[in-house]
Amino acid sequence: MRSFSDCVRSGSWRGFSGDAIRDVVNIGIGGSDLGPKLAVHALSAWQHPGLNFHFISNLDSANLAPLLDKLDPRTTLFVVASKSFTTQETLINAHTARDWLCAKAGGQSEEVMARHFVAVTAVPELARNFGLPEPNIFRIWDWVGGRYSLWSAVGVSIALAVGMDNFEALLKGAEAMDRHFQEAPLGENLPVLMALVGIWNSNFLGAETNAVLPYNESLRYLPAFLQQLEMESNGKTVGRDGQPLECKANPVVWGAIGSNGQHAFFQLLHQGGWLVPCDFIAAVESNFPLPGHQAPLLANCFAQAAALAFGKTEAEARSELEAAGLSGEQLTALLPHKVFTGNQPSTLLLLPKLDARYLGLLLALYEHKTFVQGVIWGVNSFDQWGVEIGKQLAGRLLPALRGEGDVAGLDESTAALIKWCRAHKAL
Ligand code: G6Q
Repeated sequence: MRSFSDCVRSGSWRGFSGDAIRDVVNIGIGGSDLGPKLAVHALSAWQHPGLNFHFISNLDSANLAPLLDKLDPRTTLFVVASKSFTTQETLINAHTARDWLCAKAGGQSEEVMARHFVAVTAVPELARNFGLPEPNIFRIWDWVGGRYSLWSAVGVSIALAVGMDNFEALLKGAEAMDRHFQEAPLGENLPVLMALVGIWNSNFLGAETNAVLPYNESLRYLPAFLQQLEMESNGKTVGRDGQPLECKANPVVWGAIGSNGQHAFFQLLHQGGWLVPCDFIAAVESNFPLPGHQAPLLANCFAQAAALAFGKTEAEARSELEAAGLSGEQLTALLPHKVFTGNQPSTLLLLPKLDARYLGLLLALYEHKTFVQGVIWGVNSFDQWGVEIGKQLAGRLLPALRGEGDVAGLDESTAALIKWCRAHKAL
């Protein structure tokens, strides 16, 4: 990874026309997309100034087509990240990218493939069948689950973006959290404390969701990453022993950038009557400082956490309204709308800054929290049968949708959808 990423970043890795690489396209989905995408964006302050990064995961051609229109094939490098190298979305996107590139390069040849494609996989023979020479195939171990794989060669896009030294700093940060998790007494052990707080909120206080609210633009993909990490790992009702769990496991994880959420869904957090524990995440230093931005950003973050915790009593609301000159019927009518019950639990993670090391600490913290919760709930955090089912189901419908099979045996609703599509357009 080091020699490859150094070559691309220094410009000595050349495309078929002899030009240096300017665009890197990571093609992958789920665990082969969310981690690298989160980290590349989180560390964009360290990104190579001459390289642009793109992440293609969606099978919808609206993801890849507009990008191909903009890219120059002579200076584009594709990273096909797929542990299994059988994932439909990734393979269809990879084949389309390969056809596009080879058409522009005057045909597919080993040399063109070698200069413009690399793969990350646990099944190298499938990457070789795709047309890649051995040195372009990075291996991952088959025991690494996709959602835990950004630390492996699946992170090659991260190394390309921010350099191998930064990638190693990310690993070092994670290692420091691993050690803390392994060695710190339980009462001071951050992953353990976060896991217990989460279990308290869900299983004892009855919270059904958990909001992730980064007050940091660079962490805009963190909610999606944690959704997968926690919900795919622990979103289960059957324990490791095959028996039904005695209580609900993982809550629904959702979230968005805190500043933006404040002007949208925070209304429900403050007054919607649901118990929604929140994770606030902020860094003291900005990676892109502009005068006058950081202090109000942090003030908003802290103020929201405090407001959710302590709310506003009727007496406080009344005296505010009186101070604003309201009285009588007007005040009585408005008063109930100005009361905030508070008592919404939240956790605030405050980082000195968001560099590679701290990102590693942060992500490993959540990984270990997820693991601890999985142990307490008694689930296997490392399988994902609910994700696998989607892969099988679509395969059954495809021939019918293409008109190569009939709809016999399908449920009525699905059969009707397929007939409607076939009547409207040949697929
Ligand atoms: C991760 C999941 C899933 C997986 C994708 C992509 O934990 O199992 O999100 O990462 O389905 O799989 P491949 O890497 O095999 O293409």
